[in-house]
Amino acid sequence: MKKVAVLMAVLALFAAAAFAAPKHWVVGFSQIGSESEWRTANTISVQNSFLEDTSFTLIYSDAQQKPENQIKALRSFIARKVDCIVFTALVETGYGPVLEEAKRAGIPVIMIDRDVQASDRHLRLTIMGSDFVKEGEKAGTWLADYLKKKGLDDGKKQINIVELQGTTGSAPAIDRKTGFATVMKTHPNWVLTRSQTGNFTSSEGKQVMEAFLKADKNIQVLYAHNDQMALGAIQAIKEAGLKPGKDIIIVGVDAVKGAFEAMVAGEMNCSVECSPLLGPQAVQAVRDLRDGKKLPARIWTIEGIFDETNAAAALPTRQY
Ligand code: GZL
Repeated sequence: MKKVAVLMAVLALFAAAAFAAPKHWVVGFSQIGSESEWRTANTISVQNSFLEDTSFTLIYSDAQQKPENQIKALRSFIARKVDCIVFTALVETGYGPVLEEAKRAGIPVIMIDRDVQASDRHLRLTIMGSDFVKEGEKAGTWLADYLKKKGLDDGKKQINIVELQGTTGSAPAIDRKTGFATVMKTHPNWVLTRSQTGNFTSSEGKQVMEAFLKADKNIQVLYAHNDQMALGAIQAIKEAGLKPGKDIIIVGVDAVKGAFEAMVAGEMNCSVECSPLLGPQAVQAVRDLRDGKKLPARIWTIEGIFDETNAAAALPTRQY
């Protein structure tokens, strides 16, 4: 009889442990700013995902596009002894020392979206987000197919391409340039006549495109590292008396709502998807970490590509 009572008590303890509420964790989230529709959607996705799980408290910091603010935020999370840090790196370099401090403090760091430079990646647990090199390759491959389909590229006539780069030194700017350049190498008649940063914003994208057009109107293609800059450039192209999407073929990245509206209006030709909706993956990674699970070194997001053939159908269901 006694043995049964002991067994029942042990089983009850196990059952209680199995259903015990998870330990409450405080998570520091260092975001880079609010430079684009993409970034805003990314912030909302991460905040909502952690808000929906009451076993977390999220401390949010907006670096307003300044690396020094991000480093300050990470240091404040360390001082507050948070249980975990989630952050996206404005630029690839400069975070080694503060990541060392987090490691010494025993605080795990999970990266979302933009990674740090390769020599610092041993200081963070994982990175989740898009393959930016692949996004650049997808943009180039789409352009090659489109030019061929429209009979605009005989392989001989020079095709002048201008490029609006993202924030200098950021992973997406470096990698999207690399990916597109890989495809350019297979088209000797494609010439990159101008390339400059528009810092991922529509205002700077417009300003730089205005300068490009003042210097040379013989532009056949604009490749913009994000849709925000492409949308700014579309204004500049119109103000120069040209038809965006027709006189100048426009390829962007992100697939934000504004790009879909431009594609439906015939003013933009393609956008390579880069999903900002990383919240669910981020909160699950932190849960797994809290449960003692090993995280994969890389958590990829799966993305598509949109153009005039599928933009109208997709627009009503877009979440950002
Ligand atoms: C890419 C992300 C980039 C977006 C831009 O994952 O870091 O930053 O492409 C945003 O729109 O500014």
